[in-house]
Amino acid sequence: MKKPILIATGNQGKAKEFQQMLGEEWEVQTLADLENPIDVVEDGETFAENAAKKALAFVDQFEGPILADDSGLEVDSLDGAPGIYSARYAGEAKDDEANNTKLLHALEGISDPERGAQFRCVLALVVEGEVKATFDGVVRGTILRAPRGENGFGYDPLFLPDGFNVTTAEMASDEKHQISHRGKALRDAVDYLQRL
Ligand code: ITT
Repeated sequence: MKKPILIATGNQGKAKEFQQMLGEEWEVQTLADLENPIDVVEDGETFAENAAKKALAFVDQFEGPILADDSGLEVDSLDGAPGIYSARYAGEAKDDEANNTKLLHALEGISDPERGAQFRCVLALVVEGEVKATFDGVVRGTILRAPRGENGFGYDPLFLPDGFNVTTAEMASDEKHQISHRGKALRDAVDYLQRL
């Protein structure tokens, strides 16, 4: 029997990645499968606070375990921005292309060695109405000067992970999951869930 799990996200890019990574053993639902999912206001000061808030918002609508992902890009030379504001960096429209354009402008004049950044993902796991644990994953890389690749979502076309000469938007999805912030956090969350 497949195990039900709710991934409390409305982001189609994330939803697809969770579906690919969780595989056959799980019956993955996302907010698109709920009737009238509420729009959670992400007003926490940290990824962990926002992730917990998003997971707890749906306890009345789903019986099984709930995972919520709060994630973003932390750029060294921008003191960690856009960070928790990554989705809305260029405004409330959550437009990936506009976000990437704004990031390139913000890094104009920044030399290659100073273009370090990391993706961070924090997952909050809610079981029986309570946050049982949070899981953190980070992948380091560099911000390019022009987008490359069609895969993934968000800032992937600008992100060259350390040790690779392809962006996370040029990688096959499996390759991205092996090294990604989300892949790392999710493998720990699944280990934890299997031991509950
Ligand atoms: P939900 O809250 O519904 O999950 P959201 O898009 O609002 O969706 P976040 O507040 O966590 O989610 O923002 C995450 C943003 O960080 C996302 O929109 C991208 O801009 C960026 N991001 C996170 N993970 C990424 C990845 O794997 N590749 C590229 N960009 C990523």
